[in-house]
Amino acid sequence: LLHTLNGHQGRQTWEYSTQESSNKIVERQEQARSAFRQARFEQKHSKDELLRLQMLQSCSASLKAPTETPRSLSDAIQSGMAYFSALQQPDGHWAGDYGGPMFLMPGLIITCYITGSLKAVLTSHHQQEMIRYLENHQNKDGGWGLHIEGPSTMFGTALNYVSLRILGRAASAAGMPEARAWMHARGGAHWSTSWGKVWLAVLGLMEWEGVNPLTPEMWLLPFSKWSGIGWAHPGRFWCHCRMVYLPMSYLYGIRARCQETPLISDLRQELYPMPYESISWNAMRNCCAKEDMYYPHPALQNVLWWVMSKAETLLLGSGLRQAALKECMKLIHYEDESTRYLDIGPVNKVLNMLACWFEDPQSEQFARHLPRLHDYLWLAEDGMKMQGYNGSQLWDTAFAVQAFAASGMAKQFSSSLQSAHRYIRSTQVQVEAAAPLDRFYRHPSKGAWPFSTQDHGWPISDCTSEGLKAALDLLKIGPDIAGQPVSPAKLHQCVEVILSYQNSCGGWATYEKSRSTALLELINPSETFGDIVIDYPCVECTSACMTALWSFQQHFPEHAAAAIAKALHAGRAYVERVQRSDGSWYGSWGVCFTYGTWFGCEALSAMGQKAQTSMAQQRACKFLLLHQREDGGWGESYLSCQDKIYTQAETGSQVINTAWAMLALMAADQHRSDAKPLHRAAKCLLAAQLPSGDWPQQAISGVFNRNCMITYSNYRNIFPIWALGKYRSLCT
Ligand code: LAN
Repeated sequence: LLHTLNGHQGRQTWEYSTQESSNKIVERQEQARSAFRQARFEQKHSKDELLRLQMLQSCSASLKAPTETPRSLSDAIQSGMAYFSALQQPDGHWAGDYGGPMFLMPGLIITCYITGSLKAVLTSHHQQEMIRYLENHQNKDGGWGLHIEGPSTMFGTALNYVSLRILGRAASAAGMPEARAWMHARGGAHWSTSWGKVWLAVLGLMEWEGVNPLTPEMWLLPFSKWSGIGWAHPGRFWCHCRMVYLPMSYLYGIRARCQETPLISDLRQELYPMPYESISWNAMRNCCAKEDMYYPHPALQNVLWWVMSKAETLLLGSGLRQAALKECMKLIHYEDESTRYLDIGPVNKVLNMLACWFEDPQSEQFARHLPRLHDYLWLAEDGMKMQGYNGSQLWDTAFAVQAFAASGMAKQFSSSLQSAHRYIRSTQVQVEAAAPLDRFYRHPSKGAWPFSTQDHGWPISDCTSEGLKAALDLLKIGPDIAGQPVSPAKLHQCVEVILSYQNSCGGWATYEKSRSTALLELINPSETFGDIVIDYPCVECTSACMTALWSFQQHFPEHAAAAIAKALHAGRAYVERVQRSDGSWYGSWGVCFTYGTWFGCEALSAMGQKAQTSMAQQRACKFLLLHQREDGGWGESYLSCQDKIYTQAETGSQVINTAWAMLALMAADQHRSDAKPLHRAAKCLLAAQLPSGDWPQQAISGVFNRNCMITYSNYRNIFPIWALGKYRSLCT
């Protein structure tokens, strides 16, 4: 089934190259796609020894010479688009840095170390760049955060310290004693979160008794809700949560452990302020440093883990355990096969690989994992990192198309649009995952769009919807300019999928319908992530699905009209219900209230609600205007996400927040009552544009699970282009 020559559309891998010509390409890409505020980083090596990794699908277009003169609105949009289209890849997608979290690369390095594949996977150049990345992101106090902008945590510090040691840094090298001091002052590495403890335990740097039970038998529970316990079956968890706990429970169930090496013995001394042998591990199960604590265990959990840890004496080595482990590996292999060994995300990618190796180090499955590690790596000016996904290809491309469509300059960028159109056409999921879907807890995906590539293939409600909106925009622009449209049959299929995702509350969640109650959050043991146990509906997914259905209806008023009308009606009720009393919406996947409010306003606007007549839209506008800054822009700090209170960024207005706020205001028709705030905002975006047509990379703009931030490096181009384009057509 998988032996297809699919060309791996959208695949991004980096290779070392010594050729001067390709160096230039890479340099340009690095500058263009930098995801950081430059001031924070040094390139810690000279030009000669500079690592050159070439993107296999390298950037072909050349960039225009910069101009210094201030631009008119049209010039700004045009040069923004010219710059951005020059970065488009030959297969039509936009590549970019999708780093940010600091707990991902350690998993890759540790897995490579345990399985003896460090050298096979990572050249010395890769390793050197990874070291540079880790050095660049060490905080001044000696530790590492959960993400690149966050304060130090034990989770980040213990794992990144171990990673550097595995990559060959001496315990006495610069920065290392400071990192140890940071950990020792807070009790030692065993004060890490539960996920950190799992990594330390497989490495043999902790005993498994110090890890709360990850009982694999949970997979043998009855799934049916009628059984009473079925509502807590892991098949009902949010897919990311169940896919991480699946291999973790296998590794726990077999008490997987790395062979002891001299490095491991050294690390056992380095990570703790007391002798390793003196630690009473069982007492550490619920300990977690205060720096790491975002979601403390409810008391019920600690009782549950105590009971389960007692049950281990019966389960370990039993027939039941064997059956549970067999079930886990069956599900792991299914996930690996159906994603062509990419897996749903960076955490289960490496955990599955490790589980396959422990099952059989000689297995074909393990071998097939190796080349797909490269899909997760990205090189930027701060070094090489593991990304939060195998890229954000489809997502960025779908937004870029919508931004270009709003610019009124589609004709001029026809070849870019045609190329993007090809990527969108070829990325819609055509082949269902292997049957029976229910057996593997999968929702149908045929007709959906994924977040990244067809190889990855997991469908997502809002990626499907943004994909559909982009396809419809291109259909509207017409084949002369935009190329061959997606066939009506495939658009219909897509609508089916979107409708199938809606929850009875009217809202849409991410990859699946919500399958259980929010009470399950009581057993979220991760300490550092909030709201991970079930797939919750959110305003972004709901709005994306609603506006996609609305747009579809404009093109195909006959098709599924009644079902769409019903879905929109229920969606609207959900959106109104989750609007906060201050008029805002909380954004779950972007920073933060400006993002959520943009989606809220778009959803209501599709239902014909405008500020002139709708109280909800008026309140949303009022909220946004209240937070507009002196310079006309908006700037929100990532702290908004974790604290759930609007927090002004210390670094001033941010182009991305400004663009989201403008798009929200225009969706609500604010400009019809008073366009002045929009004029001021547009000025702010024009002033921030760089001579090249790019916009500066500012603070981090993405988030997941309330507490961890993630980089979207293409947002700084897409959203200013989109907001200014729409502004030009509505307000001037
Ligand atoms: C993503 C990336 C895409 C994102 C959007 C489509 C933007 C959003 O609208 C819905 C949620 C989704 C699909 C999403 C969910 C959480 C992800 C998968 C991520 C932020 C990328 C990385 C993150 C994943 C959970 C990281 C691994 C960490 C764990 C806690 C498992």
